[in-house]
Amino acid sequence: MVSKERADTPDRIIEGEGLWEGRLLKFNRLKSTNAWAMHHIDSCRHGDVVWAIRQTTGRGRLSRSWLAPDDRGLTLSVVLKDLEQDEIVPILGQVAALAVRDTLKTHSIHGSLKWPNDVMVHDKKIAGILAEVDSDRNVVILGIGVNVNVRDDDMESAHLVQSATSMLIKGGRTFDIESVRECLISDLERRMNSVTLNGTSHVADTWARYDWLAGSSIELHSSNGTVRGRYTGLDERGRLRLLDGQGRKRFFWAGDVEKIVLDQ
Ligand code: BT5
Repeated sequence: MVSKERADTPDRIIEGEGLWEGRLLKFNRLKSTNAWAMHHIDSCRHGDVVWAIRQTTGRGRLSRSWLAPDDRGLTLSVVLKDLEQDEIVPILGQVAALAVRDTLKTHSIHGSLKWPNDVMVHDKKIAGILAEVDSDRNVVILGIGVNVNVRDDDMESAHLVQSATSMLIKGGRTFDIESVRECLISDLERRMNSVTLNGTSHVADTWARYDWLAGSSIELHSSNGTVRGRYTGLDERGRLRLLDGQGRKRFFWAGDVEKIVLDQ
Protein backbone atom coordinates (compact mmCIF):
# COMPACT_ATOMS: atom_id res chain seq x y z
CA MET A 1 0.00 0.00 0.00
CA VAL A 2 1.26 3.46 -0.84
CA SER A 3 1.08 5.85 2.11
CA LYS A 4 -0.60 9.23 1.62
CA GLU A 5 2.71 11.05 1.89
CA ARG A 6 4.31 8.95 -0.82
CA ALA A 7 1.46 9.67 -3.19
CA ASP A 8 1.54 13.37 -2.40
CA THR A 9 2.21 15.89 -5.11
CA PRO A 10 3.29 19.47 -4.44
CA ASP A 11 0.56 22.02 -3.71
CA ARG A 12 2.36 24.40 -6.06
CA ILE A 13 5.22 24.16 -8.51
CA ILE A 14 6.99 27.38 -9.35
CA GLU A 15 9.44 27.20 -12.26
CA GLY A 16 12.74 29.04 -11.82
CA GLU A 17 12.51 29.59 -8.05
CA GLY A 18 14.82 26.73 -7.14
CA LEU A 19 18.60 26.76 -7.53
CA TRP A 20 19.91 27.62 -11.03
CA GLU A 21 16.49 27.80 -12.64
CA GLY A 22 15.33 24.68 -10.79
CA ARG A 23 11.74 24.44 -9.57
CA LEU A 24 10.29 25.27 -6.19
CA LEU A 25 8.06 22.37 -5.12
CA LYS A 26 5.90 23.85 -2.41
CA PHE A 27 3.95 21.74 0.08
CA ASN A 28 1.58 23.04 2.73
CA ARG A 29 2.39 20.05 4.89
CA LEU A 30 4.91 17.24 4.65
CA LYS A 31 6.47 14.78 7.05
CA SER A 32 10.02 15.45 5.89
CA THR A 33 11.28 17.34 2.85
CA ASN A 34 14.39 15.12 2.73
CA ALA A 35 12.32 11.95 2.86
CA TRP A 36 10.00 13.20 0.12
CA ALA A 37 12.87 14.24 -2.14
CA MET A 38 14.70 10.95 -1.68
CA HIS A 39 11.53 8.98 -2.39
CA HIS A 40 10.65 10.99 -5.50
CA ILE A 41 14.18 11.44 -6.72
CA ASP A 42 13.47 10.17 -10.24
CA SER A 43 10.91 12.90 -10.85
CA CYS A 44 13.10 15.61 -9.28
CA ARG A 45 15.53 17.70 -11.31
CA HIS A 46 18.92 19.10 -10.39
CA GLY A 47 18.32 22.36 -8.51
CA ASP A 48 14.76 21.59 -7.41
CA VAL A 49 13.90 22.85 -3.93
CA VAL A 50 11.32 20.95 -1.88
CA TRP A 51 9.79 23.37 0.61
CA ALA A 52 7.28 22.50 3.32
CA ILE A 53 5.39 25.29 5.06
CA ARG A 54 4.75 22.81 7.85
CA GLN A 55 7.08 19.86 8.37
CA THR A 56 5.74 17.38 10.90
CA THR A 57 8.42 14.68 11.25
CA GLY A 58 11.66 16.35 10.24
CA ARG A 59 14.80 14.34 10.68
CA GLY A 60 18.32 15.11 11.79
CA ARG A 61 21.43 12.97 11.62
CA LEU A 62 21.41 9.45 13.11
CA SER A 63 17.60 9.23 13.23
CA ARG A 64 17.33 12.25 15.48
CA SER A 65 14.40 14.56 14.95
CA TRP A 66 14.18 18.17 13.82
CA LEU A 67 11.60 20.39 15.43
CA ALA A 68 9.73 22.89 13.25
CA PRO A 69 6.64 23.97 15.17
CA ASP A 70 3.61 24.76 13.01
CA ASP A 71 4.72 27.11 10.27
CA ARG A 72 7.38 28.94 12.28
CA GLY A 73 10.48 27.27 10.84
CA LEU A 74 12.00 27.25 7.38
CA THR A 75 12.33 23.65 6.20
CA LEU A 76 13.54 22.79 2.74
CA SER A 77 15.64 20.33 0.78
CA VAL A 78 17.72 21.02 -2.29
CA VAL A 79 18.12 18.27 -4.89
CA LEU A 80 21.58 17.98 -6.40
CA LYS A 81 22.07 15.47 -9.21
CA ASP A 82 25.03 14.32 -11.29
CA LEU A 83 27.60 16.51 -9.56
CA GLU A 84 30.72 16.34 -11.68
CA GLN A 85 33.29 17.11 -9.00
CA ASP A 86 33.25 14.19 -6.53
CA GLU A 87 35.40 16.04 -4.00
CA ILE A 88 32.60 18.58 -3.47
CA VAL A 89 30.11 16.03 -2.12
CA PRO A 90 31.54 15.59 1.42
CA ILE A 91 31.77 19.34 1.96
CA LEU A 92 28.24 20.25 0.80
CA GLY A 93 26.90 20.40 4.37
CA GLN A 94 29.51 23.02 5.19
CA VAL A 95 28.69 24.95 2.00
CA ALA A 96 25.04 25.04 3.09
CA ALA A 97 26.00 26.19 6.60
CA LEU A 98 27.99 29.07 5.08
CA ALA A 99 24.95 30.05 3.01
CA VAL A 100 22.69 30.02 6.09
CA ARG A 101 25.20 32.22 7.87
CA ASP A 102 25.13 34.68 4.94
CA THR A 103 21.33 34.80 5.07
CA LEU A 104 21.31 35.43 8.81
CA LYS A 105 23.81 38.24 8.32
CA THR A 106 21.55 39.89 5.73
CA HIS A 107 18.92 39.88 8.48
CA SER A 108 21.39 41.41 11.01
CA ILE A 109 21.96 38.18 12.94
CA HIS A 110 25.56 37.09 13.36
CA GLY A 111 26.01 33.35 13.32
CA SER A 112 29.03 31.12 13.69
CA LEU A 113 29.67 27.62 12.39
CA LYS A 114 30.00 24.45 14.39
CA TRP A 115 31.37 21.33 12.70
CA PRO A 116 29.99 19.33 11.03
CA ASN A 117 27.32 21.76 9.85
CA ASP A 118 25.40 23.56 12.56
CA VAL A 119 24.85 27.29 12.62
CA MET A 120 25.09 28.84 16.08
CA VAL A 121 24.34 32.20 17.62
CA HIS A 122 26.54 32.42 20.70
CA ASP A 123 26.08 29.01 22.33
CA LYS A 124 22.73 28.15 20.79
CA LYS A 125 21.82 26.33 17.60
CA ILE A 126 19.74 28.32 15.12
CA ALA A 127 19.96 26.02 12.08
CA GLY A 128 20.79 22.43 11.21
CA ILE A 129 21.69 20.70 7.98
CA LEU A 130 21.24 17.13 6.86
CA ALA A 131 23.13 16.09 3.72
CA GLU A 132 21.99 12.68 2.50
CA VAL A 133 23.91 11.00 -0.29
CA ASP A 134 22.84 8.24 -2.66
CA SER A 135 26.15 7.49 -4.34
CA ASP A 136 24.73 4.81 -6.67
CA ARG A 137 22.53 7.43 -8.28
CA ASN A 138 24.97 10.33 -7.78
CA VAL A 139 22.40 12.29 -5.83
CA VAL A 140 22.68 14.55 -2.78
CA ILE A 141 19.68 15.86 -0.86
CA LEU A 142 20.69 18.89 1.13
CA GLY A 143 18.15 19.45 3.90
CA ILE A 144 18.17 22.76 5.73
CA GLY A 145 16.17 23.73 8.80
CA VAL A 146 16.29 27.31 10.09
CA ASN A 147 14.52 28.50 13.23
CA VAL A 148 12.89 31.61 11.85
CA ASN A 149 9.88 32.52 14.03
CA VAL A 150 10.32 29.68 16.52
CA ARG A 151 9.54 30.80 20.07
CA ASP A 152 11.22 30.07 23.40
CA ASP A 153 8.23 28.06 24.61
CA ASP A 154 8.41 25.84 21.47
CA MET A 155 11.97 24.87 22.40
CA GLU A 156 11.19 24.38 26.08
CA SER A 157 8.34 22.00 25.42
CA ALA A 158 10.52 19.95 23.05
CA HIS A 159 13.22 19.36 25.74
CA LEU A 160 16.11 19.77 23.31
CA VAL A 161 19.42 18.35 24.52
CA GLN A 162 21.38 21.25 23.10
CA SER A 163 19.99 24.74 23.61
CA ALA A 164 18.43 26.42 20.61
CA THR A 165 17.52 29.89 19.44
CA SER A 166 15.76 31.53 16.52
CA MET A 167 15.77 34.61 14.32
CA LEU A 168 12.71 35.83 16.24
CA ILE A 169 14.46 35.48 19.61
CA LYS A 170 17.71 37.08 18.43
CA GLY A 171 16.20 39.70 16.14
CA GLY A 172 13.34 40.68 18.45
CA ARG A 173 10.76 40.57 15.64
CA THR A 174 9.05 38.12 13.32
CA PHE A 175 10.49 37.52 9.86
CA ASP A 176 8.76 36.79 6.57
CA ILE A 177 9.66 33.14 5.96
CA GLU A 178 9.18 33.44 2.23
CA SER A 179 11.76 36.21 1.90
CA VAL A 180 14.20 34.34 4.18
CA ARG A 181 13.80 31.36 1.84
CA GLU A 182 14.45 33.47 -1.26
CA CYS A 183 17.55 34.95 0.33
CA LEU A 184 18.82 31.49 1.39
CA ILE A 185 18.36 30.02 -2.09
CA SER A 186 20.31 32.84 -3.68
CA ASP A 187 23.08 32.60 -1.01
CA LEU A 188 23.28 28.86 -1.52
CA GLU A 189 23.50 29.27 -5.28
CA ARG A 190 26.36 31.74 -4.83
CA ARG A 191 28.22 29.47 -2.38
CA MET A 192 27.73 26.45 -4.66
CA ASN A 193 29.06 28.36 -7.66
CA SER A 194 32.03 29.45 -5.57
CA VAL A 195 33.00 25.92 -4.50
CA THR A 196 32.78 24.74 -8.11
CA LEU A 197 35.04 27.57 -9.19
CA ASN A 198 37.43 27.96 -6.25
CA GLY A 199 37.57 24.42 -4.86
CA THR A 200 36.93 22.92 -1.46
CA SER A 201 39.97 24.44 0.30
CA HIS A 202 38.31 27.82 -0.15
CA VAL A 203 35.33 26.51 1.86
CA ALA A 204 37.64 25.43 4.71
CA ASP A 205 39.40 28.82 4.67
CA THR A 206 36.09 30.71 4.79
CA TRP A 207 34.79 28.42 7.54
CA ALA A 208 37.83 29.31 9.69
CA ARG A 209 36.69 32.94 9.80
CA TYR A 210 33.43 32.04 11.55
CA ASP A 211 34.46 28.87 13.37
CA TRP A 212 32.59 28.41 16.66
CA LEU A 213 35.12 25.78 17.82
CA ALA A 214 38.25 27.81 17.00
CA GLY A 215 40.88 27.53 19.72
CA SER A 216 38.87 25.02 21.76
CA SER A 217 39.59 21.74 23.41
CA ILE A 218 36.90 19.31 22.39
CA GLU A 219 35.38 15.94 22.99
CA LEU A 220 34.25 14.17 19.83
CA HIS A 221 31.73 11.35 19.96
CA SER A 222 31.54 9.08 16.94
CA SER A 223 30.56 5.52 16.15
CA ASN A 224 34.16 4.57 17.01
CA GLY A 225 34.00 6.01 20.52
CA THR A 226 35.01 9.25 22.21
CA VAL A 227 38.21 11.22 21.61
CA ARG A 228 39.48 14.32 23.38
CA GLY A 229 41.97 16.82 22.12
CA ARG A 230 42.68 20.21 20.65
CA TYR A 231 40.54 21.28 17.70
CA THR A 232 42.66 22.49 14.79
CA GLY A 233 40.00 23.34 12.19
CA LEU A 234 38.65 21.75 9.04
CA ASP A 235 40.69 20.26 6.23
CA GLU A 236 39.91 20.83 2.57
CA ARG A 237 37.72 17.72 2.49
CA GLY A 238 35.49 18.94 5.32
CA ARG A 239 37.03 16.63 7.94
CA LEU A 240 37.53 17.79 11.51
CA ARG A 241 41.21 17.92 12.54
CA LEU A 242 42.14 17.14 16.10
CA LEU A 243 45.43 16.90 18.00
CA ASP A 244 44.94 14.15 20.56
CA GLY A 245 46.54 13.72 24.01
CA GLN A 246 49.46 11.79 22.48
CA GLY A 247 50.17 14.59 20.02
CA ARG A 248 48.78 12.67 17.04
CA LYS A 249 46.93 14.48 14.25
CA ARG A 250 43.57 12.83 13.71
CA PHE A 251 40.85 13.40 11.10
CA PHE A 252 37.13 12.73 11.40
CA TRP A 253 34.38 12.59 8.79
CA ALA A 254 31.49 12.46 11.24
CA GLY A 255 30.60 12.88 14.90
CA ASP A 256 29.20 15.17 17.54
CA VAL A 257 31.42 17.71 19.24
CA GLU A 258 31.40 19.44 22.61
CA LYS A 259 33.75 22.09 23.91
CA ILE A 260 35.55 21.01 27.09
CA VAL A 261 38.21 22.25 29.49
CA LEU A 262 41.21 19.91 29.20
CA ASP A 263 43.31 19.08 32.27
CA GLN A 264 46.90 20.12 31.62
C1 BT5 B 1 20.52 18.41 12.25
O1 BT5 B 1 20.75 17.17 12.76
O2 BT5 B 1 20.74 19.45 12.80
C2 BT5 B 1 19.92 18.37 10.85
C3 BT5 B 1 18.58 19.03 10.80
C4 BT5 B 1 18.06 19.07 9.38
C5 BT5 B 1 16.63 19.50 9.33
C6 BT5 B 1 16.17 19.72 7.92
S1 BT5 B 1 14.61 20.48 7.86
C7 BT5 B 1 14.46 20.17 6.17
C8 BT5 B 1 15.05 18.80 5.93
N1 BT5 B 1 14.06 17.76 6.04
C9 BT5 B 1 14.30 16.95 7.09
O3 BT5 B 1 13.60 15.97 7.44
N2 BT5 B 1 15.43 17.34 7.72
C10 BT5 B 1 16.04 18.47 7.06
P1 BT5 B 1 21.58 16.89 14.07
O4 BT5 B 1 22.93 17.56 13.99
O5 BT5 B 1 21.53 15.43 14.25
O6 BT5 B 1 20.77 17.62 15.20
C11 BT5 B 1 19.55 17.11 15.67
C12 BT5 B 1 19.41 17.58 17.10
O7 BT5 B 1 19.20 19.00 17.11
C13 BT5 B 1 18.20 16.98 17.81
O8 BT5 B 1 18.52 15.78 18.43
C14 BT5 B 1 17.84 18.07 18.82
O9 BT5 B 1 18.63 17.95 20.00
C15 BT5 B 1 18.30 19.34 18.13
N3 BT5 B 1 17.16 20.04 17.49
C16 BT5 B 1 16.03 19.52 16.98
N4 BT5 B 1 15.26 20.48 16.46
C17 BT5 B 1 15.93 21.65 16.66
C18 BT5 B 1 15.65 22.99 16.33
N5 BT5 B 1 14.55 23.38 15.71
N6 BT5 B 1 16.58 23.93 16.69
C19 BT5 B 1 17.73 23.59 17.29
N7 BT5 B 1 18.05 22.33 17.64
C20 BT5 B 1 17.15 21.36 17.31
